Amino acid sequence: MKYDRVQEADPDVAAALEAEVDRQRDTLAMIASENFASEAVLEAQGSVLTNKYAEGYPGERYYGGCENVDTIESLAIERAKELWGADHVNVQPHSGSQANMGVYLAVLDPGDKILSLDLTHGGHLSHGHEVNFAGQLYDVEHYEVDADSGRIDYDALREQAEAFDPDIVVSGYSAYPRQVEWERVQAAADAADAYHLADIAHITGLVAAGEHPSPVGIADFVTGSTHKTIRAGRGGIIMCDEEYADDVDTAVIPGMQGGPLLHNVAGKAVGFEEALQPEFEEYAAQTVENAAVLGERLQEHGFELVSGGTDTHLVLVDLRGSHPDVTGKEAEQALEEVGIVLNANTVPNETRSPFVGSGIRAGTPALTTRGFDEDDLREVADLIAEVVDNVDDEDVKAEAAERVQQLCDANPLYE
Ligand code: DSN
Repeated sequence: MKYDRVQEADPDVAAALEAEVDRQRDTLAMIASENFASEAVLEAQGSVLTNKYAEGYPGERYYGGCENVDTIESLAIERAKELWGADHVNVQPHSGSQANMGVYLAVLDPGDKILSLDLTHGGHLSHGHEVNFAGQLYDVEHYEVDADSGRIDYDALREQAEAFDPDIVVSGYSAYPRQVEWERVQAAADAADAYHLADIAHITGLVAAGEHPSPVGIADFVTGSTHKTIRAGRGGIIMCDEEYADDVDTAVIPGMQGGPLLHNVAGKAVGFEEALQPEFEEYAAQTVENAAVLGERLQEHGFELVSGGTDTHLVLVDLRGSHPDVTGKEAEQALEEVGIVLNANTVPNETRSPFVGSGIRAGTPALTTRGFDEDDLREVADLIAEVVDNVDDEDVKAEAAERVQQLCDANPLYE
């Protein structure tokens, strides 16, 4: 992958782009929210659509010359409807956070109440953390996972909803390794006569492929990112019943965004078409199987997993039991030194600062895209264990780095 024209115009940026291609090729991308878009998606995202303004929606734009972008946005919408079975889809949110913002703006007034999972228990900033716009504009209370099981306690959630009386209950998470029981969250929302927003950012691809139950048809609103497990162009998406369609569309434009990022919408359309092919179901199933194998092997090495395992694309390791003196950040840094890139994470009942964390989160979507199978994930788990057991041992890390390079070479990327 060469950037010849960038090289001519701007050698500094070209050098960094080429270094990034090498970094992605020669390291193990295990950040659970990352994936590798196809070259077709990359081409669409890097297209002339970056030049076009098209405020509005297909057939109803504020600018002329929109016939081609109308085609592309309509294709993205129709393909999304087919993938997730939603009545109405808005593909314009610039990100998953913007998708959530669009829903809040559609149905909440400032000061209204949000009930959502605490960030340190697996929630997301845009679900109402105090440093985020949602925490500043709305009255937010958080629920937590059960201290012993590491899972959502749906009965406790319902009781909390009855007591807090929220206007919206938010489900769907960023660091929750278990399947979500959408009907039980809906029961909590119903108990408070509240809306239910299911944020499937991490699991869009798993839901589309039937590897995780779908909240579409249960929750009032379903939001997501389009570049994580679904592997399409970067951005966000909002899905809802027809009754909320106008409110959602008006919230996105003119409510909070101007011109849509049509190059990204094209990347979404292309990625959705790829996800509609039968191979995508195999990919999603392999992603989940790979995460299961990763988790089991880490447990064999003595690591403790939050909730005791995984049903999804990620594992959340609580280092406090097995490695009480190694922080999440220290583990992250030692692993990055050998080419295993994942993130330190808070764990339920966290005792360290969020910048340090007592856990690590590891996902399999990107490795699975480049062809890793169960045997590979067993070896990756062995490497993680060796490095975290020996964070200061340079010989161990040098040997691990060689094995990482061999795994990368055996599973080439962007050839
Ligand atoms: N940054 C994403 C994640 O890693 O989960 C969520 O926005």
